[in-house]
Amino acid sequence: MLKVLLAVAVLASQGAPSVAAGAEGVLPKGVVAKVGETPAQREARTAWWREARYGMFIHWDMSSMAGTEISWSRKGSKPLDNHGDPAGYIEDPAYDNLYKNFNPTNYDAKAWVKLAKAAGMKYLVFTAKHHGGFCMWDTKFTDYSIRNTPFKRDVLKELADACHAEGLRFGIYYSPRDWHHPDYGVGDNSKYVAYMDGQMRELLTNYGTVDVLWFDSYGKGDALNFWRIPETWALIKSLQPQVVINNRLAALSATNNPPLSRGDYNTPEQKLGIYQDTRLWESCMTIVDVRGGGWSYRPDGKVKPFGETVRMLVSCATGDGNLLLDVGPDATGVIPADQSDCLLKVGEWLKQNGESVYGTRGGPFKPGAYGGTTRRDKTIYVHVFNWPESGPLKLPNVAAKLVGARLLAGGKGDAAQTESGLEISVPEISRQKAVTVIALEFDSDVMKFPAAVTAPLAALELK
Ligand code: H79
Repeated sequence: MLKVLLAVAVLASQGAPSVAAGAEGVLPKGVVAKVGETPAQREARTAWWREARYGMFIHWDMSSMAGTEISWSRKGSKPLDNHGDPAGYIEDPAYDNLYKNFNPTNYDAKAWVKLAKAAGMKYLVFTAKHHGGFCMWDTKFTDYSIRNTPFKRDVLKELADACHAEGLRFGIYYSPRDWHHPDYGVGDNSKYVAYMDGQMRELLTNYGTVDVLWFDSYGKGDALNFWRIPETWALIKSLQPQVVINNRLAALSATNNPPLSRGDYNTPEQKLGIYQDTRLWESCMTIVDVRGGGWSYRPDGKVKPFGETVRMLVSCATGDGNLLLDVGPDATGVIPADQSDCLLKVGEWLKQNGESVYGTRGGPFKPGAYGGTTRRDKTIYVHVFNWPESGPLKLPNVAAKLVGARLLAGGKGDAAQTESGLEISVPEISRQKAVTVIALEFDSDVMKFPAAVTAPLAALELK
């Protein structure tokens, strides 16, 4: 054990991103492999991601032709999974042949990137391969790819190039599950793992800088030795050491000995994370509400209203986390107008209020029914969802002197600091429907305060 720790320390001091693994690549029980970097190095590597706060998730493949849920609506066997009816199936022969007619001639990677930027998003994560196994890039490892559609173009390459040209961070979603691949879950799974590692090498070699790798989790029934996580991890780190990786490739090893690594951040799915400032996190949410997911194009779904969408973003930021908001382009390659309209409204909101989101940290007051707070340097941004029925909004005090206040969207209000706490009053006319943001300026740093629970809701007299 001591030896392993010493080895890790040496690696860290050289700044070499490496993984400490046992002779066979699988670590002895109880030993924690560590990526060879110090906490400070990790923080520097992931700083852009935390400051970004808001990203676009895109689920897209030929399932958009049927308008049914990506992968899940393929009725065929789902090895190692036992999930139920995802709002209907289309029969296998139909699903498995969709790609032969997939010709999204309106696909314009630059338009997607432009939309993401106008929406105020700072990064993008695209489904290179979902559980159904279809590959949206020109892979040499299978014929089941975009190369063999009438469209032929390497969708992933065009998107990577557009992101790099426009300065939007580029991320790849990859599902280790593969319900189409003949070797998945067969024998010891080693043939499939070789396929997956080969694809990792392709994705991390041919598409320029990859800023994020977003793995989905494993199916049920997988055994620990079914995967070669330390090798896969080392391969990734050797090719693109800067990449920010979510926690799901590591999920299996985290619940079984030996844990390898929990990745860089947690990924609550279709739920908003609660306040957490000791580890990075990102909620992934669909902009479309519909039974059975809503990740891919689902014309039977309903786009969330602007107010709910912007509050989701604020809930993540005030909880010290990110939001990865998912859209589903249609079969022609276009992100439907009802989705893009909502995104652009949030983008407009961010033009006025973005300073309270980007590059901030959550706190010093924890989110509650009133809303929540973010902070930077000497400023606390109070995001108000609900005002008290009468009187000012009351928050606990901080050990710094209040020296000014302003409403980010304009208008008038009052902020006061008394012995018992902070009091904020904003007349109806200056309140925003979705969320009102008040910047409170202090005479000294407000980052040092530990996150405090806000006053009990009853004391806030919330509606
Ligand atoms: O890619 C998206 C989902 O397809 C994927 N993760 C996000 C990012 C995912 N994989 N597994 N799960 C989500 C959990 C499975 C949930 C299910 Fe269901 C409940 C499967 C069947 C019922 C969701 C709802 C999928 C189909 C219906």
